Amino acid sequence: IKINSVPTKPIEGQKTGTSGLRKKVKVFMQENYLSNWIQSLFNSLPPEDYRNGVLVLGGDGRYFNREAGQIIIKIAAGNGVRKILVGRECIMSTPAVSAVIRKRKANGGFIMSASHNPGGPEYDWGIKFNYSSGQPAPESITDKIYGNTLSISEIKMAEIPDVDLSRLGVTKYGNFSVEVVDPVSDYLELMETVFDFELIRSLLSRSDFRFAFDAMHAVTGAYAKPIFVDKLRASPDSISNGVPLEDFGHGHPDPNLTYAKDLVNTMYSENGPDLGAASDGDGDRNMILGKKFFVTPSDSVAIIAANAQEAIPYFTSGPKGLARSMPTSGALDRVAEKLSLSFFEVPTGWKFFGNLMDSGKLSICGEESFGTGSDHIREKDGIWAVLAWLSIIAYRNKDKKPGEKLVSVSDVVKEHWATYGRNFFSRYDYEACESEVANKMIEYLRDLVSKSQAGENYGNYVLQFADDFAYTDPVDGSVASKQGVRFVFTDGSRIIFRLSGTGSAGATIRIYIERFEPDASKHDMDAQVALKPLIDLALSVSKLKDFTGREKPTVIT
Ligand code: VG1
Ligand code: CO
Repeated sequence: IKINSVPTKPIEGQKTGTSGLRKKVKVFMQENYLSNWIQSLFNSLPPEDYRNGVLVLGGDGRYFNREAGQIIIKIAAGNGVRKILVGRECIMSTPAVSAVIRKRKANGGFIMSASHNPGGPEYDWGIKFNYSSGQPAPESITDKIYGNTLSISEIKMAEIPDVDLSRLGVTKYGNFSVEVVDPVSDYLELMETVFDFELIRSLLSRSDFRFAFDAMHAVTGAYAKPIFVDKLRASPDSISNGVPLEDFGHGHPDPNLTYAKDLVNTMYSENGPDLGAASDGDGDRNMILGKKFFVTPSDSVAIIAANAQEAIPYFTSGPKGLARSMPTSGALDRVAEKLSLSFFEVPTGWKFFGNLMDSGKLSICGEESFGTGSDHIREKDGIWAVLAWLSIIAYRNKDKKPGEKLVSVSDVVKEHWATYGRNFFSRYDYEACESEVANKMIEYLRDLVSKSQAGENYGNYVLQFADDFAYTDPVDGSVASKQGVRFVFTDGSRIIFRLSGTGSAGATIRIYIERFEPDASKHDMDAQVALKPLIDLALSVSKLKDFTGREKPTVIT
């Protein structure tokens, strides 16, 4: 095939955040913007990691993915990649891309997604690169890519026609080929090895159990029917918004109490379903609800870990170790302690779990941001989390006769609290703040931290320590610093501040608030009530209202 050298110039601002490069789609549609980043990526990898190799390409179905997919294919061919596996119509969820990379022993893969950020001509686009174990590229690589975007002068583009991505099969262009694959089959096959599908089927086919899944018109729309309905016999009407759309049906594909309002209303209605779930744009997040009951993600991962061995075949010999991101509540820590498992606290972002998994130290992990997963792949996995919850509920009810009262989602959570205590947790997001103001506030907090001393009083709380979280990877020794300012008090309560690294414009301030309550008689309290004094403290310590002028957060989870 003919390879053209296309001259180009560096474009500012192509630094990746928590999870890939995210910008307004209009920014990505500028001439050479995407091409520069993709070529810079190839310039950053050792040639043996892609030349003559196999790459995977998937995406969440958002606006611009089809055009972008063709560009990526041509640059991959131009750089000597031998084969690229593409999900039909460029659709493949983040966890499925991770699974396909692993199964097909590919060298890596691209995911075209801005995850939970809205899509469409006025909204966001994004690109992530994952490595051969299926895990998001580490900072050592993404820093190199950024460096190369500042000096790039040439893009290597293969002269091949646009590929028809609507039909399965292989198209060859000289030594290069494109294989269009079904986005679901490899992933589904993996799920069948992790879970007992017969057990889940026994629950979903009961007449006294109702399931609701909201795909939010995002990528899990392509997975929900084949998995939940066709394989597991959930009723077809249990799936809502099950068709992926380029603008997610004008929605914000973020499975939380604010943006998945329709599902929340269904679950809180009279005679609502027994288990409800939703996933985000690219299928790596999950929200779990019971009847009139919200499972906070920090509790969800702890409960999955506590029940995995008995309810999920993949964990029959017990999980190897557990881990959570720093702002995630300490509920998981208590499970690790009780089960005598090794435990890790990493910075925000899934890329920090990969090394621990590759070295056999970690099986189950999660983030407070609706991310839960295990070492079956190297990404968080929304459908996996839903199947895990269905397994737990199915296992607990497997001997229940028709008419007998079933163990519910809220029963499982309350039992867990009774055993381990409850970690009340909430996150306040202040979206679309001015970057300068947000940075000033964080600088102010860092200054407070440097002057703080153990034993100081903060309202009714006594400071144990304050710091800006830093992490040294126990496997490769790499250090990530400035990962969030935290104030930890002597009773275990914490307030944490950090700025989002996934936005496309402006800044989002996140405040994480947590308090542990051992007394079961107080577990039914509403989290917002239980955390009120700490929330007030967080607002006054940070002077957030003075800095930002904001009276209220945009999203509370
Ligand atoms: C957010 C979450 C983080 C998550 C990341 C990617 O990052 O807080 O826990 O790993 O999104 O998730 P930030 O920097 O905005 O806080 V996804 O579903 O967008 O790949
Ligand atoms: Co996502």
